[in-house]
Amino acid sequence: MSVPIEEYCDDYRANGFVLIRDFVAEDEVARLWSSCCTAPVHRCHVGDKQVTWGEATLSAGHPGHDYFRQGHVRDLVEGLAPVEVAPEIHCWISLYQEREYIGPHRDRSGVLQMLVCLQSPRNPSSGGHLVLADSPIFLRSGDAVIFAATHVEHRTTPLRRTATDPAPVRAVLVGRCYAKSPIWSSHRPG
Ligand SMILES: O=C(O)CCC(=O)C(=O)O
Ligand SMILES: [Fe+2]
Repeated sequence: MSVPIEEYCDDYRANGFVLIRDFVAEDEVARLWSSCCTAPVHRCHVGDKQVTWGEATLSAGHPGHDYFRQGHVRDLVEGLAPVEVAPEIHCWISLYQEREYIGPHRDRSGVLQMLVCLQSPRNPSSGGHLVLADSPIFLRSGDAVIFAATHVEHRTTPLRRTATDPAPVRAVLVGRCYAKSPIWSSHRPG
């Protein structure tokens, strides 16, 4: 699969993010989700404990992690990154159930972050929007976003149960890239 990187570069420079609908084919999403949904998830709680979501780190060798090592994915990330990126990535899945969300934040490290939606509520009325720089984006499975997560403030909206979607679930696969630098070997993801 070839990726028209030039088409995304202007967007990325102007807004700090790129949204690519249907970046990942349905069968690949299914393969990734079946490997990620069994990862041991820990629940994160912030502040008053109302803000919760689940996270699981995926190490090298896990299909979710190795997704980001594929040539066309690397080409895209390397094409958009403002600096040369290290081969190592930090990878995790974020999982949200009813009422769960992540509050406004900027990530602490990394040059850019790629996010692939693996599961989404049936429709936007169930919440689960990714709000990037005040733009709410409803991702469906297969959609990808690449953004400067340390610069662009982002959050998600809480998942809501609806009559047509009584148990909404949202799952995103995240790969974080770092700048290539001589101190890489002593750097730890934050
Ligand atoms: O769930 C999302 O779309 C965003 C996740 C996120 O911002 C994070 O894990 O740092
Ligand atoms: Fe984040």
